Amino acid sequence: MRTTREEKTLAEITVEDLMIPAEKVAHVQTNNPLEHALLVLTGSGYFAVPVLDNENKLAGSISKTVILDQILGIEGYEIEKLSHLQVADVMEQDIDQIEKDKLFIDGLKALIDTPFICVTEGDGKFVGILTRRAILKAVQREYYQHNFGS
Ligand code: 4BW
Repeated sequence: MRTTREEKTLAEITVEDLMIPAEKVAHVQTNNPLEHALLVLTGSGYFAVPVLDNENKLAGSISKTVILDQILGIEGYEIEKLSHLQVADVMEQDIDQIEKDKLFIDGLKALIDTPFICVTEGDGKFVGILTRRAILKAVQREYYQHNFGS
């Protein structure tokens, strides 16, 4: 039986095999001020990151675009809003998620229209993210194994 990610075929690989684990994912909390979220997004270089609640359950996601949109007033950017508003006030709540034991093909389908999807287990505990990069790398590996046997 093939057990390591390297040994498994695409049909056997699970979302858990490919995900970035929670401890390596840049994220923010629902009660963080927008200022903190903007710092995390700018510092990490990512366009969007997951939002967790105080029990580490997935609550949504937040992007640079949403933050900039929220602080744009009639006469320009209202920077003071960054400390008045919280992440929960502006985050996107209606986001897709995938269970960690789903198969590679489920992850691939989920990432056709979005750059990453949050991975959960049990009653919604956040355990990581699956990115397009991870899916593409797995496809690349299988391509070379199939065509060149390495
Ligand atoms: O800081 C970066 N390091 C590396 N190695 N690649 C990066 C970095 N920033 C962007 N990239 C590349 C990746 O290929 O640009 C792509 C688009 O980034 P994004 O969406 O628009 O910020 C990246 O593609 P990806 O690895 O398939 O990641 C897809 C999306 O997943 C990213 C970001 O929103 C999220 N993401 C990825 N790794 C993350 C993360 N969010 C939080 N923490 C992480 N560790």
